[in-house]
Amino acid sequence: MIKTIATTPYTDQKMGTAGLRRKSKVVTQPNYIENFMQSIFNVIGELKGKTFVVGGDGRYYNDVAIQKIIKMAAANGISRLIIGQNGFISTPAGSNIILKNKADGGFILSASHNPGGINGDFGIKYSNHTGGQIPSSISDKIYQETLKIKEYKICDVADIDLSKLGRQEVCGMQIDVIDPVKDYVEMMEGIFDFAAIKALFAKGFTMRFDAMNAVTGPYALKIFEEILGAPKGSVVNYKPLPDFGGLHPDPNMVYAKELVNFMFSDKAADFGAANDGDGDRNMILGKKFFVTPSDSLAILTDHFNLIPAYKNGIYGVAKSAATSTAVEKVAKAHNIGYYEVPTGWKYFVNLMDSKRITFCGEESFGTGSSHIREKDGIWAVLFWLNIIAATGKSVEEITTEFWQKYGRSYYVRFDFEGVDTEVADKMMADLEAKLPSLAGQTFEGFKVSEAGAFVYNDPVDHSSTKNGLIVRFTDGSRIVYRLSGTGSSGATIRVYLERYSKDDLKNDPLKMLTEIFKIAMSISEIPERTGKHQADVVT
Ligand code: VG1
Ligand code: CO
Repeated sequence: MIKTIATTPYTDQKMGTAGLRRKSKVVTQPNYIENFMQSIFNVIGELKGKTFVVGGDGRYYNDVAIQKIIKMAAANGISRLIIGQNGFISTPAGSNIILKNKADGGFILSASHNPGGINGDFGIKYSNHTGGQIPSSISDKIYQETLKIKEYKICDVADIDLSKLGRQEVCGMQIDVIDPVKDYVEMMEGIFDFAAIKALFAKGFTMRFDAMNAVTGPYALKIFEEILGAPKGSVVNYKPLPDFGGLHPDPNMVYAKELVNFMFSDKAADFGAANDGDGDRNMILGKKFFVTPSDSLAILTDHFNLIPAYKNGIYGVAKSAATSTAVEKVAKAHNIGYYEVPTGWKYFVNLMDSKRITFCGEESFGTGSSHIREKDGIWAVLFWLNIIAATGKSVEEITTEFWQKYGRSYYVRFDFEGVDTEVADKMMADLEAKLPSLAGQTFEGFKVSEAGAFVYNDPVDHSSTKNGLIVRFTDGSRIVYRLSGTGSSGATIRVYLERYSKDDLKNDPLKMLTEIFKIAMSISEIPERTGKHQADVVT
């Protein structure tokens, strides 16, 4: 039943910040998924005896791609697949399933926060035995393989029924269809004080969790409503849909509009949160109050001792370079390790495995800990609920007190989307060449202390990665420039701005960053080069 099929390479199967991400119309081309998967299998080499986890966020083409992956895995000699019921597994749950079962890796079919559907995006995240996504050294090898692929192996059988839990066999390979929610819930119960959070809801505390018609719906219903007793209806948009019901499942102030409008209305709940398509991102809101992800990471870190799993101490904390420096001040105060890495969760994996850090986060609505090797949306929500339950304080009070203690890092990200790739590359190259000469110069009253490329040297595997450009000012303000690595067409230029204030705590971030924004635009010449005078998305 095993067939070898001839194929020809696609030239665009290079993975980005988090796996392969392309337009649905691209991945549905003949043999597109087959080429990519066979290239991975070829690079892994020996597959006999190996176990992989497979699931996805339920977006368009998940069902088709998963059948291809199963049949190809069997034909390539993989011994066992662990698959989420009906093909569903969130990214954080997938990481846990890999670690718990000591699997050799896994495939999460998702383009994360990108829209889904026939006109949206599709993607595949590939993790190894660490439970985290593979390092660039391996994805480079896979890319080289995709350029010379000539054939793939597939088992010629009928589609496999993934609706029933339990064991079955396909072409000599064992398949275990599992409940994707159960292990995850157990893990969360082992980390947080569920009794305290339950008591909080019993006292009348209200929340709204927006699953954005994506993968976290079933997880959130189970945890927040069923187990913790949040009022019925607290979890909205909980049914995963192939096109996310038209929503753009990116939990931020722009795309989680429904939730933001509700939380800024007079009917607001005490607490609001949203997750992205594959459940690894989170947005945290209080009553008429928004917590920036950079502050959220810093606040969670500052309160580690309130959480049962962390109360005996944490190793350290890491953030991506683009994330604000708020958490650096917390790390200093608690005298714990502190690391700054390139954008992308894979750079945290070595730091967690070597016990250098316990917590990590990114400005892009990602927070997590070493309980797994991916960021974890529901974990962050539970962490906040646990802090609220333990302190009796509101989201706004917790955040304001944090600013009073450490000062406030005003932070905003500006995305310039759909830029011509050549224009964007040239802008970055020219800017990189120019930056060193800016040191010592003053713009709009802000003096540059140093400027240049961000280079990360991994303390564990000693690999070196260059990602983005940073301009630092003497007062602690920063500008970071990067090109996105998760888009499916054209280039997105991301500009991250930060300004620190010790005592001006209740100001408007955009106002505080007016001068820094001007400087960021003038030194990069983004308006002149792209024709865009305003960012497309401001978060
Ligand atoms: C974006 C974010 C980055 C995040 C990545 C994956 O990457 O900026 O912080 O790790 O998405 O997120 P980029 O290269 O477009 O800036 V997700 O939720 O896959 O998984
Ligand atoms: Co995601």
